[in-house]
Amino acid sequence: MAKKAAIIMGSDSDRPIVQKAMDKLASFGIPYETHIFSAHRTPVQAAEFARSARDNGFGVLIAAAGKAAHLAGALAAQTTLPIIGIPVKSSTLDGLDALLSTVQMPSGMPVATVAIDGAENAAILAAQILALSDDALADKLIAMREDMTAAVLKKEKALQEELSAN
Ligand code: RP5
Repeated sequence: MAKKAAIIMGSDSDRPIVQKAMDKLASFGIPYETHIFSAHRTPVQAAEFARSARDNGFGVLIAAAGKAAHLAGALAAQTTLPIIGIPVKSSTLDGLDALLSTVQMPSGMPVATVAIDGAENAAILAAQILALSDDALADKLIAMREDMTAAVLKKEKALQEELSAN
């Protein structure tokens, strides 16, 4: 059976960013769950989810949090499943606080950190991890790359046509 992805957010205020990851996972047809668990406010629930995630059929966890963003690291401490961290931009330090809190993990405890608010890339990376054991999903990733290339080449063509007309 296909492995699931989970997206955990530290607060419902992270939802607008998380929605982009949800939409991207859905576009690949990846089964996923979304939860609100905080490293600080609900540490027991966050730990329990991560500890049982492998047995519950998950293959990768995405953690989105802002400010002192310890969620991805707290989940990583409880499982050997790959963890992808999304540092969420907060109003005060523009997400640099969350970026450093998420990316600067101690050795032995990695978190694959995407850009500030990089929810779409988090979902694509999750898809790439799950595609290691799912050829149909790997084909969808290749198709996505081909679409991307075609879109850029179309813009390049339009640009050259515009410039040569002047
Ligand atoms: C973090 O603190 C959450 O991930 C959120 O990004 C930030 C602010 O949380 P709220 O005060 O909006 O609940 O834990």
